[in-house]
Amino acid sequence: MALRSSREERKQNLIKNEYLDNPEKGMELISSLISMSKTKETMVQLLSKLDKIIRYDFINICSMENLPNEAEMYEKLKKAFDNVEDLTEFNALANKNIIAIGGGFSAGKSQFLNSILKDNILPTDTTPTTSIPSYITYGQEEIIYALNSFNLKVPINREAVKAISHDFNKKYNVSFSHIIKKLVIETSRFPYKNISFLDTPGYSKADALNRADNTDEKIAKEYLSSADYIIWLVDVSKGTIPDSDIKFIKDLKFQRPIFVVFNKADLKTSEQIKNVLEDAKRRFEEEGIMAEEVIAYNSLASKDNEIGGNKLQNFLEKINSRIKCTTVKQEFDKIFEVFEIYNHNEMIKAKEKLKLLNEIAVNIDLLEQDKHVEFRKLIEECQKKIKKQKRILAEFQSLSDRVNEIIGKIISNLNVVEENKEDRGIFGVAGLRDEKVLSDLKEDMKISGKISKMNAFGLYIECGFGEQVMIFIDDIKEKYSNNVEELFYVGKEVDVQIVEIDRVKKAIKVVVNL
Ligand SMILES: Nc1nc2c(ncn2[C@@H]2O[C@H](COP(=O)(O)OP(=O)(O)OP(=O)(O)O)[C@@H](O)[C@H]2O)c(=O)[nH]1
Ligand SMILES: [Mg+2]
Repeated sequence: MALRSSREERKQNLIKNEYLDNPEKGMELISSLISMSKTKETMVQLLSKLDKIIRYDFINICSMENLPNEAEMYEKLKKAFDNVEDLTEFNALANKNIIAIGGGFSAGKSQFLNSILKDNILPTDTTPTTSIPSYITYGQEEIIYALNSFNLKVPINREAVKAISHDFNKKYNVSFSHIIKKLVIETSRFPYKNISFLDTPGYSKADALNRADNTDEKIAKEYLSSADYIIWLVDVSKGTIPDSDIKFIKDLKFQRPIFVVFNKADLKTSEQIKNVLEDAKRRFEEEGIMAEEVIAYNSLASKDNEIGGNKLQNFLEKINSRIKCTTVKQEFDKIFEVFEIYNHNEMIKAKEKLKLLNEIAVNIDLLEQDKHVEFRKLIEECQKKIKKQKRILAEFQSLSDRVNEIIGKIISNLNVVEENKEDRGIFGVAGLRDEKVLSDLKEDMKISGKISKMNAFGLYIECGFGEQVMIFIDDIKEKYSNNVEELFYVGKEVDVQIVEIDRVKKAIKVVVNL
């Protein structure tokens, strides 16, 4: 027995094993085995965990107390979840400023993009052509895929991009806007690393083939309004900007100025173009539409496409100079904060009430004997309410911690840059003449606000208590030196928390979180 085992040992020793012979290799194996024990969660697992938290845990907490706008909040959470899912699906679009190209059909939107890319990748035609929103962005190598209605990414090639147009619909009588949600084209020819263009279907086409709920107009509106910037194309050969364009743009209620391009400038004389541009600028002013620039352009020219200027290139370079941070984490934070604010304020109210009752309790003997029990009941109810609010807040805290952890993992797995909320608080002040309003406010109270006005002195936030909170321009510039216009615009919702109440000066100091 002993003889056999020593023979086997000798035989074993003769077999070379790199992990045994080379200590470095051996250590590598050990460390890889150790790291294997901590299995990395896949994106699918993380998304499914997040989905469960929203569907079950969130609903459970809601059932503890009737919270205001519960249903609306649930919808917002689902939308925030969709955005996370989109981020994982379309990693190439993360941290990109989306510039959507809008306009009537055949204005030359696709040709315009081809002229910027110097590549005829998008299909163009005199008949309605683009039927699916198409993102074009930078990629190390050319990758094109279509996202179908089952949320599957289907790889396709250039020929297929050309085929999936309205013509294809006509030929096979299949409406692709029902089967394919969007196209993504990653190409190394794309000149701007921090931008993604979005080609949209012309809004003005009669949709014989599309169902009423999915018209080109609806698709165009949805995609244009969720973009970061809009370039609006008008066919200059048809004269000035059509009334229908004006109406469509106004309906979009877009927050930023739009960049307007009068395309097909080769079809008009320079005098005619000058008149059209002047007329359009006047119209925009009359209609209250903010236009970044209004230019003339020839999409068919091989160079010097913009007539007499470089405004388009400057605009694109300005946008390209900064990356767009993702905000998925913040979207969740914002939703949870509404709940937190409500419960936090309920707790403050209950605590104040308890304090008052305890003060009265010192003189309980002044009350008639039969009212003592009732009074104690009031105190007990108040204590119970505080306990309940504490429990709800703790549950919320745990839920939002878990959500943050999952999203943190997703963000780091994807290697995307997320906006850092901590860096964003800024102080503001408001004078409050109304005694009643002043007495209702408590320190630490959280309120939702909306930017209502901006001028040379600063910006103003409407918080629902009459006077507006003001943030001084110098403070803004000091903190957000180069991206003020990115972060602040009229209509933007912000969180406001009261830091200090000066009841003598009748003023409050707040911290505003963007
Ligand atoms: N002369 C001239 N023709 C142009 C110019 N730009 C586009 N076109 C032509 O106009 C037609 C429509 O162009 P598209 O790029 O398909 O227009 P679109 O706005 O994308 O149209 P839809 O996708 O159908 O909404 C095509 O025949 C283009 O060749 C231009 O600057 N000058
Ligand atoms: Mg097109």
